[in-house]
Amino acid sequence: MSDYPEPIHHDDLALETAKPRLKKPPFYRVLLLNDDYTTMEFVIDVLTLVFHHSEEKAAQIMMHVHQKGAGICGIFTREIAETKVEQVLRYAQERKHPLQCTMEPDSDDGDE
Ligand code: TYC
Repeated sequence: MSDYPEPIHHDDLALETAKPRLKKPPFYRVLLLNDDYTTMEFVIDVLTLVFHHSEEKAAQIMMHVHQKGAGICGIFTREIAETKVEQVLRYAQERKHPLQCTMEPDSDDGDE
């Protein structure tokens, strides 16, 4: 006779070992919206100061927003995206520009 108790069989339970998966953090796009009053120079300043784009890239993004109505300034994790939106809105308010900035989940971030 064995020294060990009989294993308990849970015949009605389907137990599976969890696969160890590290979930990637979700990413968010920060978007600038067009308006008729904010100056092009100010938008370029925002894109260089807050998003660290070169003058050339900033001018390109600004023109895209001006022509299409909205454009992506960058893609970040949630807290960084929230901070960037706050910085843009505060800077615009301080300079009395109606510039609007928002964020949305980046649907192509490769997360299943
Ligand atoms: N449409 C503005 C103008 O003609 C320029 C502008 C570009 C404003 C991008 C906002 O997010 C913006 N002065």
